[in-house]
Amino acid sequence: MSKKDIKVPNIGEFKDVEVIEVLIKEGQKIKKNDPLITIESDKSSVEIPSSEEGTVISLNIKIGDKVSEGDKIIEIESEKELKGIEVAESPKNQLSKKVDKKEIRENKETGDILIKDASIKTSASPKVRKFARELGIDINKVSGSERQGRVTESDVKLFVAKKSNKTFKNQNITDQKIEQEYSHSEFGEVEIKDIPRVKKLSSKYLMNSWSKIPHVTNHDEADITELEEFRASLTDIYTGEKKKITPLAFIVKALTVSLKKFPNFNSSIDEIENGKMTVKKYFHVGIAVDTPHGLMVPKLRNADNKNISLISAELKKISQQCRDLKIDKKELFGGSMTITSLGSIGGSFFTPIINYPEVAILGVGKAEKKQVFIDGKFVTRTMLPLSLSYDHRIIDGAEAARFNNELKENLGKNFAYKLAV
Ligand code: CAO
Repeated sequence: MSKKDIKVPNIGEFKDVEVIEVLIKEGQKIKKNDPLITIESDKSSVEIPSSEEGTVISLNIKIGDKVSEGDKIIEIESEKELKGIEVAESPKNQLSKKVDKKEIRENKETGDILIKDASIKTSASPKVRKFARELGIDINKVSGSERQGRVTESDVKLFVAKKSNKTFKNQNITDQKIEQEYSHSEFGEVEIKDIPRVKKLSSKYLMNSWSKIPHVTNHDEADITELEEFRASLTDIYTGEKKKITPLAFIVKALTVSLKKFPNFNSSIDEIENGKMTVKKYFHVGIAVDTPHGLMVPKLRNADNKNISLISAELKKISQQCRDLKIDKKELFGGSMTITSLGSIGGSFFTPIINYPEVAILGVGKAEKKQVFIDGKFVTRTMLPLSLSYDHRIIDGAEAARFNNELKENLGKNFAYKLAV
């Protein structure tokens, strides 16, 4: 048994470089070529391997220390008898024993120290090493795609992507920005335009909803044949002219009736860990309005207490205020549940994103006449596509299906709001 010092070898012109990783601890058994520390200069970083095998008795270096050639890294106790080799070798001797001088040189182009020795494995810039460290990735496990196996940031990302496909352990990975490796203009003419302010503002809310809420969407169809006949029959009592009330006003009313039976849909959760949810006693229905500036969601307040004509008038008013950017910001907050209707544009089913902190949203498609099998025969009915997205933490699929049944009932031939026009 003998004690030995392992020192920083000759690493080219690099002096006073920072220790960024200590890869061993006291009491640890190490083999020859096991990595001991990683040092980093402005331009590059390398691992220093052990030139001996033994047990680490003491560490003489910590993260943040500045080291140069000849500085002691560790003291080890070696089990092997030393034959003619000094206990504390001069760095040069140690180096010549470890790596041929020709094999250590600085690459002027990349700034890397190139070391052919297999034990000093990974070549990467300090930025890439730092990036890998922040992701908790052992850079030695990443295969480098560049010359000499140099690891790039893209290599680390690819490694992470492969790893996260297997395990979804590291949630932070989804927050990492993926650097685009090409420019669109490489493939043809492009134009750079400003993203409208409303779209920029709403993007953080959409991202928040999309990433925080476990969404499920139930699709269903409501038979609104009688509702449409009723709607077509509406005339103004003073002028005798046909009233222009869209299906949406009826849907708002039907929704408030349904919400009263299913209060979970009129709730919000701040932190699920708190174990508390806020159940709202008011019925402020959010309406997604398509404007030239982007999507806005004003609230139609106390819709349960308003008749269909008033709801229709308010729908027109608040959607126009949004298009003119004259809506009070406060009117965009404090909703019960949102309706997003593409009925006037087209399409049937879709997957609406819940307007956080609400827990459900109703997507409405374009009503169409269809052949429906009722009481043993096909009949023509007007069917309205419904896409109900809900927060699965609060609402179960069965409850959502029941909610849709209730909504269909309230939009169907026995519709409760007939007297409420
Ligand atoms: N099925 C069939 N026809 C429908 C319909 C439906 N579900 N909904 C509306 N229509 C008809 C209306 O009856 C009206 O017909 P007439 O011109 O013959 O009277 C026509 O479509 C236009 O309706 P509208 O759009 O003026 O009014 P609305 O009350 O249906 O909608 C509003 C108001 C503000 C919701 C709507 O203008 C809008 O902005 N829609 C887009 C919302 C959106 O973009 N959602 C997607 C969000 S996710 O990105």
